[in-house]
Amino acid sequence: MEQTYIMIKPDGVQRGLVGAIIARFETKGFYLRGMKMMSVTKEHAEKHYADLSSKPFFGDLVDYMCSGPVVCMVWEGKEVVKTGRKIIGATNPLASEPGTIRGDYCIELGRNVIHGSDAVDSAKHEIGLWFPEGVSEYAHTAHAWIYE
Ligand code: RTP
Repeated sequence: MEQTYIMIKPDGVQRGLVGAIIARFETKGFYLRGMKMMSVTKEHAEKHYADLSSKPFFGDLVDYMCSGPVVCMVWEGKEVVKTGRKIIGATNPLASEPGTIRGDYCIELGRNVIHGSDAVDSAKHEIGLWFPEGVSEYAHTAHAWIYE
């Protein structure tokens, strides 16, 4: 089944939003396949955001991602990439709808608390980058109560 890479950024960790963010994915019915907390090196943050390397905000973005530990997760489920982006909300928190994570928890573009893969291909790439050790294949027993 489809998987996505979700990461709680340093501001989300510092502000104590980890539990609230996890709850949104968990209560939707998605399966948690991998989770860890880690500090991010400059090289790793640069790799993750490589497609933005020509942007004027790239340096600030990398500094932001390295400013404290992040929580890395892999979530699984039907259309989890697209739905995950909906749960997260628009990139600029001022444009995010209330009810989304960014709409409810933040104000600034450069402090937008969470990352989510934007396509199935980038999800595969990001999962490989952040979880080179692989993720869990635990069989979830609620499956038949979530999927018909
Ligand atoms: P993310 O990768 O973090 O999930 O965000 P996204 O797809 O919604 O947006 P993207 O365009 O990939 O931008 C990545 C992150 O860079 C910061 N940003 N700053 N100052 C600016 O104009 C600007 N634009 C983007 C945000 O933290 C954004 O999430």
